[in-house]
Amino acid sequence: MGRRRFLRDLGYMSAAGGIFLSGLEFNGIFGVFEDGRKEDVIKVPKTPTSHLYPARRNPGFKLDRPLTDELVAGKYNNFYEFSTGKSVWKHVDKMQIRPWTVEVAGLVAKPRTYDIDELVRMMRLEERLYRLRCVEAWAMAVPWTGFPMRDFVKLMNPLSSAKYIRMQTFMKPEWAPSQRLRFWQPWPYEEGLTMAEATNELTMLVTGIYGHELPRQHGAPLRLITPWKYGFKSIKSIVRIEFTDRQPATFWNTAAPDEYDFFANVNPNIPHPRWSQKTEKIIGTDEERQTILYNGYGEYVSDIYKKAG
Ligand SMILES: Nc1nc2c(c(=O)[nH]1)N[C@H]1C(S)=C(S)[C@@H](COP(=O)(O)O)O[C@H]1N2
Ligand SMILES: [Mo]
Repeated sequence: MGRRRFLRDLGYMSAAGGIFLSGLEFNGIFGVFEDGRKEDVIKVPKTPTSHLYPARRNPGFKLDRPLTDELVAGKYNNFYEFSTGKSVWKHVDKMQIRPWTVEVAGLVAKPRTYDIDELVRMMRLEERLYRLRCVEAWAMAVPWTGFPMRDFVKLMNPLSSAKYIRMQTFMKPEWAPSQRLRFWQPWPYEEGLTMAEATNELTMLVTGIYGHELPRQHGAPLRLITPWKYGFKSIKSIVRIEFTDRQPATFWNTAAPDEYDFFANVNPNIPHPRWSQKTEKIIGTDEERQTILYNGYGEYVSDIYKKAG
């Protein structure tokens, strides 16, 4: 459905303090719906590191298409922990994003658990404009704020035996209904990258979007972005990062191995068993575009896959 059917306006909540939820203050960005109802589709958290936004934009990453409207991106999400539909924003209010810790484990010099704000302060935030291509054949283009995973890896000082990075989302059935109701699925969500992928220039650990911190539906407070891979690799709301010598299992590969592989590189010539991957639909406008190998990022990543083919 076109966005005009849903929203006529975009606005920020008046200043008098915003909304208090789960012990944290949020600023709402509302959509105005057909019937005139206003609803906070996007709730931007206020945290100890909010002052770091907006971060400087890295001009090196250009788009071949317009940016997706913030409200369009904020009400069309995949976050299976909360919903199998796209209106994830309606279901995330129980999620607590502070306090939040990230455990760094496995084959590193000093395994340790970091408070999210401590971790963010250790890194240099920047903004990049990237395309995102979901395996379901929809796409968007958004400004992410975060830091190169390469910088994080360097700081953590992995042992030479580390060959992969394994990442996990929270396990909190009390926030996330699917972790109770869809009990046969391999929760918590997990993903993995080879060390070459994790240290590629493009790979980002993301804490913000549209010049402010991530709202929960986009994977607050920390998620991955690998723009040359299908969106399901971009694991949300990370609580654990493990350096390992074994290829990690991944949520979708475990759930449906014939449909989702470990690498999941965007490739228009390899159809999904149930649909073509030749084209993609841009959310918000429904424009159809040709899908590009590696989502158009081949100049950065094709070397990684030369040997494997
Ligand atoms: N933990 C977790 N991470 C996830 C998902 C999920 O269901 N759970 N969905 C993935 C999929 S399929 C996509 S396309 C992107 C969507 O990111 P967005 O909602 O910010 O656009 O998140 C990915 N990360
Ligand atoms: Mo996706």
